[in-house]
Amino acid sequence: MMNYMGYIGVLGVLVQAERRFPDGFKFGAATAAYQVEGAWNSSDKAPSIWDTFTHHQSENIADGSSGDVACDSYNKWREDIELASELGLHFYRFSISWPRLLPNGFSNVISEDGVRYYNDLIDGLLEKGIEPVATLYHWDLPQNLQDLGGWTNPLIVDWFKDYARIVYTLFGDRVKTWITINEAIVVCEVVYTMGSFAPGISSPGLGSYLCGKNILLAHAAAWRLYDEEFRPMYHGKVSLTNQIFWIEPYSEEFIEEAELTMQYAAGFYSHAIYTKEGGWPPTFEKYIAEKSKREGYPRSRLPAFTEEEKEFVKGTYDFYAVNYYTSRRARALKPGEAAGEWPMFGAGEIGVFLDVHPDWPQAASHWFYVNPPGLRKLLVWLKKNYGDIEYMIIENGYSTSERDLNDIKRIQYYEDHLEQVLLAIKDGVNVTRYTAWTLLDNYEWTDGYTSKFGLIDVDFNDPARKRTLRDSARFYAKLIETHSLDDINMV
Ligand code: PNW
Repeated sequence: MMNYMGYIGVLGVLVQAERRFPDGFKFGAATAAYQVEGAWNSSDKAPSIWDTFTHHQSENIADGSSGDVACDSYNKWREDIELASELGLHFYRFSISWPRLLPNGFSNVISEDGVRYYNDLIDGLLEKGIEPVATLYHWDLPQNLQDLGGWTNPLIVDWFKDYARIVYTLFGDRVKTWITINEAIVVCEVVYTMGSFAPGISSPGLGSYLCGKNILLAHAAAWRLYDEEFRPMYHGKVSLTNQIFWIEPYSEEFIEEAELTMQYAAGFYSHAIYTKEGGWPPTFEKYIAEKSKREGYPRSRLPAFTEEEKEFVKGTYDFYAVNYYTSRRARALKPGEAAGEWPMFGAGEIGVFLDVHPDWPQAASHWFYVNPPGLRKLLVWLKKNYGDIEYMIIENGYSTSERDLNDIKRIQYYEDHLEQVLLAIKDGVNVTRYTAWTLLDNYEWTDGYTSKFGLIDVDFNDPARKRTLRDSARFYAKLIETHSLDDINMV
């Protein structure tokens, strides 16, 4: 087995200061239903938009694959819990499949098998002393709700609230940490601006903004429901999680461009919830209103919040959850210049040019360039904008294309980012949790099985989906055991 201390010495990243995490800081790992469960049509489960997308538009998936079987965690959940326990995880974040639990999408029919599956998973985790952290929506919308407009239909606010009520009622006695929505920016921007994720509808600057407003209202409805009817009994916490690229200015000259992009990338799904004034970030709202006018629209493409809606969304959080992977640099567009190859996060919309620093190495995903200091800067930016509240890192991890068990680059990614978390804590940001994405290799959306984020390797050619610990899993286990980055000797 490799000597971990040996190669970090060679890479010269050994930092003298003590790198211990505060007492009570928790480490976990995450997965999502569509990416691991498989059993796409077992029992009464109805299709989600990802079932439809992968079955009918497989040309959009790198290897033409689907999550039909994935890690087969629907059948192999005991093994997953065993592995989570072997790593010593304090918590395990999973998501609930809406169409598995409610085959109609609506709450009039509840699947017995769905209920049994999530009860088994939750009880199994608790038996091992692992806290279950559950996400209500990790992108697998029931197809029949998509047929009615999905996230662009304002009625989804009620549909989501009804679903949340069922979930809290069934599992709220044992699940105390809830994430309502995973990465609204992906649900709305990647889907509608880029058209590249299920349901594959392209409606940039229109569908994406309808979705954005409805998803904020749906989150707020689910938070208020918990707050009013379930918190008095169960005393849990609820928030949504935002995936945010840290946006760095090219130079001092472009601070405004970088800040406007941050207000799009982070503010779009945070300002309404986490600030005193609520509503859209003012700089961004003004920009889109003026642009819409120039384009001849009778009103802004960004749908306004009524005062009542602003009040409804404001303050609907118990913590701030952030998923961090990567960064971009921002500068103004030169005359006649196109926005560059990163249409996400407003490059085309807000006239900002985004690219990556040549020193940031690329991971296996096309969008993924490594910049660890971005995590610390992002956490400090979040505290400055949204206040001195509890921050949780709810996803962070690294992709490779090989099935390498000696995954040195992944270990390095984790170490470098965890070091930045410690620095952010020293800066005064109250970070309480860190979540590795992901426990085991799984269905990586449009990358299919070609990019691997797992601490644990999965053999997708083996019907038994054999799971094998990578060195990064041992690194993570040691980190959890010692609660410090200094005492990890993997010899
Ligand atoms: C997140 N991008 O997705 C998700 O929450 C996970 O389900 C996913 O597996 C993980 O990160 C790794 O991709 C992302 O295009 C999807 O920038 C797309 C992007 C970023 C994150």
